[in-house]
Amino acid sequence: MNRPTNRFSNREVAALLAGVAARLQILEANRFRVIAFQNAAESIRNLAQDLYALDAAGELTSIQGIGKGIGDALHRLLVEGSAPEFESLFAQVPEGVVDMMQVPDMGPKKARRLWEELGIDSLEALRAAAGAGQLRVLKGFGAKSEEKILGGIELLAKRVGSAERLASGVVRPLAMQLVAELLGRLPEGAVERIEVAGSLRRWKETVGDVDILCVSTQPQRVMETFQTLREVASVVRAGETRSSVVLGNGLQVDLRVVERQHWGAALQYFTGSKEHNVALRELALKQGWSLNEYGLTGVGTGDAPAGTQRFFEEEQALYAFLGVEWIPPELREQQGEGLLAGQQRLPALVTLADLKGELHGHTTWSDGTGSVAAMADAARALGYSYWNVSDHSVGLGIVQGVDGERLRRQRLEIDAYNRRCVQEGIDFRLLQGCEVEILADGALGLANEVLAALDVVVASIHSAQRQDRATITERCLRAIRNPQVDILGHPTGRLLGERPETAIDMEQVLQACQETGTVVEINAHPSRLDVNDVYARRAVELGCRLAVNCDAHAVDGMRVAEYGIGVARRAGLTAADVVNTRPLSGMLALLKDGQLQKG
Ligand code: DGT
Ligand code: CA
Ligand code: CA
Ligand code: ZN
Repeated sequence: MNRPTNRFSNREVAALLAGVAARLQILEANRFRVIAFQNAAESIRNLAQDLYALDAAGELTSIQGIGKGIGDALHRLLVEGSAPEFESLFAQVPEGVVDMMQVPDMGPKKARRLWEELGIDSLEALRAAAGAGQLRVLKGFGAKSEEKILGGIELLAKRVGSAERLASGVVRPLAMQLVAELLGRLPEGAVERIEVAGSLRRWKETVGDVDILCVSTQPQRVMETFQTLREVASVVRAGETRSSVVLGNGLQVDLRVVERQHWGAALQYFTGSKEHNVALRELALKQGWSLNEYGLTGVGTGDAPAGTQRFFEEEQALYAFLGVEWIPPELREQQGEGLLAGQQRLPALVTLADLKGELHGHTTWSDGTGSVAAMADAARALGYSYWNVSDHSVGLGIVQGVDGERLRRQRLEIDAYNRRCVQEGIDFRLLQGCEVEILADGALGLANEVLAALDVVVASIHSAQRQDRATITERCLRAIRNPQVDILGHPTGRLLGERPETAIDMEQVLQACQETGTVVEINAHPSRLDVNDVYARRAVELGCRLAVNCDAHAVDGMRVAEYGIGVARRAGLTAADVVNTRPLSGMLALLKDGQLQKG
């Protein structure tokens, strides 16, 4: 791999560790060693702090996933520019063989065989050999696998070509932390207002860079403090009222200090989107005003004489001056133009506070880390009045799942918890459900009699996700039409930045959900956000109901509900569109209504 002679960025170190893991895999090293390097790579990729600073403080092992062994090698790498234990691995296995592992369906074993037995050591050589029908001489390879490999190489090229944006689930906590740190290091009152604008304020699922805005009477001091925050790896721009820095994980953060009188226009401008800003500027121009990030200036065509200025301390006041309703940031994308033109009514968007409970989450009965009682306590702490225990059904490989017998035993535990609530006069109900697997042919992982005994059934796909469009769509439709299924879990199966949607035809799926009263999930986990805002909007247009669920696998897993609400708001959803904004009885009545439609 290419290494700069001076300093490694966190990303370069992460790539190097991932390269070590891949080579260990190809050389069939101990599985746990491979996993250790994979984990170390992942945590350094997401690390905001500067590695060199941590190393200087002797704190490399404070990074999650970095133990003494990897920490020592890393230290040598940072100090000497190379580490012998990594060097020898890199010398043994060529980069091109590691690249070959990235081809879908390939894996370390096949890559090793192609390399050892046919001498293929790059993607280019692999493409040529597959195209010339030369792979089929190997046992287990045929014309079909050659075709698959060629398709896989094409897919890979597309993926590598797409520009890198980080998931908001990674960026948002980081941005909040920077703001808190900045405020903590400045004297009380130095910052009057501060807000994160840009795509984060619009709750976009991925983020290019972070835009922070503040009002302060000491801009110089704010700038200096910002540039020296712990997470800052380099300062790209250091102006009097504007700085841009790059964090250890490669994320750029802009900070601007504005005057209080300009706050409204500045917040509006830097919240975007660009399209929304263009539309708002056109609206202003029609009224004789030119709009920029400071405010309005008369152009002399309307009532206002040329050069007249109007400033706004609040964003609301700017919109009001232009005669339109204030538009929530989540709706400031293209569709906002219709809102600005007054053609559409502004919906009363659903809020986090509207959620009364959740219908999808896991416990130690499958792959969760919290007990039934611990998860219920966490749900109650959020003010929820119900939570659906929905562990995976059996048959999902390494995940321990539930079957009829285990569900009967789990029910005793759930009943006991509910009895305690009744005795103590607590308004909370644990429901018993499950996340049943939609098998490859659309049958469910548990028998209908078993499902019938449950309160709320979520059905999802975690296996055979590479089926073609017709197969996977038909498979899903069969599950949706099963009267036992109440909710379709994470319908497209995508993992942000990792795995695209399955080939599923969402239009057909959403229509079937509408016809059968099956609830469409907005899975709030920031790496899923599935369905996304576009499908959620379409679902409501078609008359579907949705549920916002965290799919929590730990007691702190319910904290991500706000991301699901972000998706819902971007889709224009009101509380009425989301089933788990209703109290228990109303929510259950809606689900049963669905069952009647299917029956
Ligand atoms: P990102 O960073 O790619 O996730 O998306 P944004 O929306 O945060 O975009 P960014 O950071 O380039 O700019 C922040 C906001 O500033 C953007 O949403 C609207 C405003 N803005 C930036 N450049 C322009 C421009 O050329 N024209 C207009 N009208 N607005 C702009
Ligand atoms: Ca931005
Ligand atoms: Ca920006
Ligand atoms: Zn789940």
